[in-house]
Amino acid sequence: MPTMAPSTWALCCLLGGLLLCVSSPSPSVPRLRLSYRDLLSANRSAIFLGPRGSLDLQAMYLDEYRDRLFLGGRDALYSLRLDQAWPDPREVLWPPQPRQREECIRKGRDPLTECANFVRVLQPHNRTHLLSCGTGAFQPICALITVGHRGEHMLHLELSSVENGRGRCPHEPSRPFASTFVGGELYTGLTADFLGREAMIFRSGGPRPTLRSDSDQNLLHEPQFVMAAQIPDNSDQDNDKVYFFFSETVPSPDGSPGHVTISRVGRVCVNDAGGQRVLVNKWSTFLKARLVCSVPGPGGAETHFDQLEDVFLLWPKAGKNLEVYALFSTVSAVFQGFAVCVYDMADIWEVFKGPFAHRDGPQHQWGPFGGKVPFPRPGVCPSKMTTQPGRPFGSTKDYPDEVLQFTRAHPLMFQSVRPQHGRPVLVKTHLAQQLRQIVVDRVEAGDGTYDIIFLGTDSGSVLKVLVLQEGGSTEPEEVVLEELQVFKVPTPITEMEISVKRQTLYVGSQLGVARLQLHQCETYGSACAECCLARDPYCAWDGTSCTHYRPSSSKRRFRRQDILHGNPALQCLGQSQEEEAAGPVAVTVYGTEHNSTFLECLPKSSQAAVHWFLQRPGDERPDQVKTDERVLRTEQGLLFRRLSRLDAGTYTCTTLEHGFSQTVVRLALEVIVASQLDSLFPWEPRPEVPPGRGGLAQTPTKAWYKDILQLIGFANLPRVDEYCERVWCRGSRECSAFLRSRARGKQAKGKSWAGLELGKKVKSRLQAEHNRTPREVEAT
Ligand SMILES: *[C@@H]1O[C@H](CO)[C@@H](O)[C@H](O)[C@H]1NC(C)=O
Ligand SMILES: *[C@@H]1O[C@H](CO)[C@@H](O)[C@H](O)[C@H]1NC(C)=O
Ligand SMILES: CC(=O)N[C@H]1CO[C@H](CO)[C@@H](O)[C@@H]1O
Repeated sequence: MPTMAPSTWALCCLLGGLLLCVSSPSPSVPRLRLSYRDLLSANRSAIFLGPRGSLDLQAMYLDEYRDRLFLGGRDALYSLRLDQAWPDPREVLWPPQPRQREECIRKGRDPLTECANFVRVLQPHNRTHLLSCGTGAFQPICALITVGHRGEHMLHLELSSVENGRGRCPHEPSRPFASTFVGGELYTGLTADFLGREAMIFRSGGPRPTLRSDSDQNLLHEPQFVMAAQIPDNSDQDNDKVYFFFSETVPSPDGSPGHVTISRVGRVCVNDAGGQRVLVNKWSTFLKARLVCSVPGPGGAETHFDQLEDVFLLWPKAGKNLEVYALFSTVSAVFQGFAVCVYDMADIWEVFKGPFAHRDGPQHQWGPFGGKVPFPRPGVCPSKMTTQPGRPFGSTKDYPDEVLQFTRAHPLMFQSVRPQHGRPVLVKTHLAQQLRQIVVDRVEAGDGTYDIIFLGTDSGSVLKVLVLQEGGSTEPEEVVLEELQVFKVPTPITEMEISVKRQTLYVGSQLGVARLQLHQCETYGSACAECCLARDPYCAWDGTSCTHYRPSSSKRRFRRQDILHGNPALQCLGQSQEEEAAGPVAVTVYGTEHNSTFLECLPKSSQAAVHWFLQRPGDERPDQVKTDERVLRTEQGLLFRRLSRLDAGTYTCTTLEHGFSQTVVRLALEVIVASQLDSLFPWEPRPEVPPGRGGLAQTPTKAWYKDILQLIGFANLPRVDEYCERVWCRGSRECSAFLRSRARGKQAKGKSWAGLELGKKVKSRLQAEHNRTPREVEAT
């Protein structure tokens, strides 16, 4: 534990609860912020922007079997290798026919942003080929791409396979769209016409006739598709279904004028073949239900998050049910907010087994359908359950007209799907950014299993959030572990894929794609307490450093980790190193009386409460620094707007996080009294010197000294270095030593180190140049 006067520590402890509540920043502030440069220089991330500096990325397919990442961009496809450090990118150009491009422009579309072939579908076709579709300058096209067997790295467009892609890819590059490839057929949720009005779920590509939504029925109301995936209901393959997640805009359900956005889960049977007389080549098993994500408020009022942004399926280890993580936004006029809700697949199935929604007419209220439901139950897939002796319903074509008519009239379930624990696991309001993408990793840590949520923002960053759910009734706690600025410029994240095998996230934006490591434990620091306070389930203290925690490792029981409480006092007892126990040594900094000065303190964690203590010469113990309009506390440190000679003393900047106090920096502030400063420079530049000729040139030492003084404590290391190099490095041995130690990273901890060195040098330099006695200078 750092040495602080026992009394001040007691004060912190005494005020503990209150202090933390009042002055510690909210845990929704990222504890650690890493810039684009930080990530690159630590090899935490790597970026692929393609040969032209931007991909116009529209599709991404992570192929763990082949160890490849396939990308679909504007007029091009890419393949990157994942099994080696160098991705060895391959590119295939796939522009639209010149004729199509011209027609697109003639029809009034934008030549740059619309009249190109934006590749939006990348699906595994078989062991050697991908199916790819693009917008084809508003005439969708599809083709097979030869990618080779596992171990081969090829990328080749089968020109002979290019065909019309209508229904398989939208016309526009930006319109919400979802697709999945199941059993040789492509399922898509899209608007399939030039004007973007004909919304449908479409199946194509196999030997069976194509199947689509019945457009007369108004099954889908301005849908915005987010995701499609095959999710088996049980071990009976005949029951397999493809689920679609989307938002719809529907007339207000309570009859009031206007429209509302609502999120949905919909599904169709894989073995749906349409009807025989009714619903010919149309879905005969389509059903949908509402996904609710809301925060219960006082008096039963609920805040709803209704716009679905993204969905992530967390596939379980054997024996458990799939969990659906969904990211929602709210489009309320009052505030903008985001929420993450988790749904049990079992709860979704329950809702589809429940009553159908029914109303007698458009002006009537929705209620549960109370009449007799025909057999086979509308929406079920033909299977052993429907094939009973004397009732041979082996295909949807055998279903009685009555069943198909009912499905057609009642596609909506009466009950809504509610999230686990009836509330979101994460709510974010008043964020500077918008949230666009979600990926979840279930991490096994020393004291349990935790879900880490990665959220892609619209500003090119990824938030890594730990959600703690202790007991069902209490509100979940969230800890934003890191904010990672993946892209250099703000750009919305549009794709995110996780490779648990590689412990890597692939993050796509319009610009390109980034490979981002899920964790880099050494970033948290080199002390047990820092590792523990990080509360990162991926990381643990192994006795010497903060490293990746592997549950299977043999050293397991020696690992120190406390995700739930982040309490280093318990975890790191006896783990502190000598250096830490003593706390940082005091570094001397200089300030000039009546001038402003700045004492820098940059704690690693932005969730720690910062406290400043001052011990004046002669004081028995340090006291909290009193701030007022003259002495300000800023995020980066303590700012003295006008330094007084009474400010001299030893300043300690400490952080308090989870009851654990740490000294970040200790600075001995010396105040150079104004009169002494003037007496040092009796040769003030004369006002009659013409400005053009430069008064400063005549008294270089004075100017230089003043400049340096201004820089000291101003946390401006690059400029201090610049000065040092310029003024000192003309054959000075001291300078070379300074530069060498700088190269070794000696000053990495605090910028005030340079201040100290310069302070010393300023003094001795003055001694040498002006032949002053050491006593006089020392007096300053
Ligand atoms: C950077 O990271 C990649 C992927 O994790 C790794 O293969 C490579 O060796 C690393 N390079 C350096 C210089 O550490
Ligand atoms: C994959 O499909 C393509 C096109 O139908 C075919 O030419 C190729 O032989 C298939 N590959 C395998 C391994 O089946
Ligand atoms: C070194 C420095 O910045 N000195 C300034 C201190 O404040 C006085 C009065 O405000 C200025 O005249 C000095 O230039």
